[in-house]
Amino acid sequence: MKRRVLLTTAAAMAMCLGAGATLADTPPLAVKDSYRVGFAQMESNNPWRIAETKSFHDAAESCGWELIATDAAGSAAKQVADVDSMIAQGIDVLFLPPREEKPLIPAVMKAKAAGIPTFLVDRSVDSNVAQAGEHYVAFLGSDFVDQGRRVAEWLIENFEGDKGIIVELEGTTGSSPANDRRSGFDDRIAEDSRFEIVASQTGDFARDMGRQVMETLLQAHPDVNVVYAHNDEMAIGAIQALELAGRKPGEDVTIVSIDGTRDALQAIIDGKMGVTVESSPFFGPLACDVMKRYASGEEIPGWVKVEDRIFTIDNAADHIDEAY
Ligand code: GZL
Repeated sequence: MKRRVLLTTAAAMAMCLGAGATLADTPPLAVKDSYRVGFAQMESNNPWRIAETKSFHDAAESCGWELIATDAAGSAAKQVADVDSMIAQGIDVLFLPPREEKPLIPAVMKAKAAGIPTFLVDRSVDSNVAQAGEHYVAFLGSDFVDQGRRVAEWLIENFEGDKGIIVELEGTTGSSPANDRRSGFDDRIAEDSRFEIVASQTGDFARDMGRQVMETLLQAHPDVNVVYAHNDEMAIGAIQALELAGRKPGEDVTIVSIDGTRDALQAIIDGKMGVTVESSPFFGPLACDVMKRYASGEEIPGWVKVEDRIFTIDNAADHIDEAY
């Protein structure tokens, strides 16, 4: 019995060490007055992305970074090439929002091989292939499964009809927020027999594609009375499509979403959207803080989780001035 307890303890300790990034596993970061920091943005096609990029530029000022920032214009392949270029430019540390979970694995592996510590921000990579504390230092971001679950909870608590016919607008195919927001919402909503998801299709986190997909799905499912969008941009696009078709979002169709953009908070105030769970883009200050702590030798947990608020008619007006 004693031997098994010892093994268990040793296994637990190994797991614990594995849970956080120690200098032994991921490349070290020297304590310096100034750092050459790489930020390889995936695209700038919506207010969320633009706000995140600005957050890093603002942090560069306050943290004394020499920031090398790129924009892959929606191409995972270009995002990998951008990281290659940053490695060649001798960055000290990499902040990477991987557009999709699998195609960005080579970028993570190349940075580690070059002795550059990587922090994933706002999205993660396939954990079956790359792990925090081993291939990259940590993931800085929200719990997307919980975001989806919270949207479903709000719907269960606030939907007044007998039957909820749901159309789901998914985010970028293969991205961690799309995968997890789907599983979190779908698993929770399945527990209430009033609801049925009749269609689920990607709108690539984009307003115009969200509108186009909503127009198509509305033809196929004219009885839809709930729209769950994985982000506010697609939700706003869906509202446009529904209004063009003579529907009344907020009256004969309930719109639920995630992010917390200014347009979404305004839609909530106007009674067109029911809820949006926050997914903050403001990663710059957190990146600065975590990087300094890592350089000082502090052990960083594999997931530096960002806590998200929820915005409804009760508080949207209180927060719209800080929204992006
Ligand atoms: C979430 C982020 C998502 C936002 C979208 O961290 O990856 O990407 O929810 C954005 O608005 O396009």
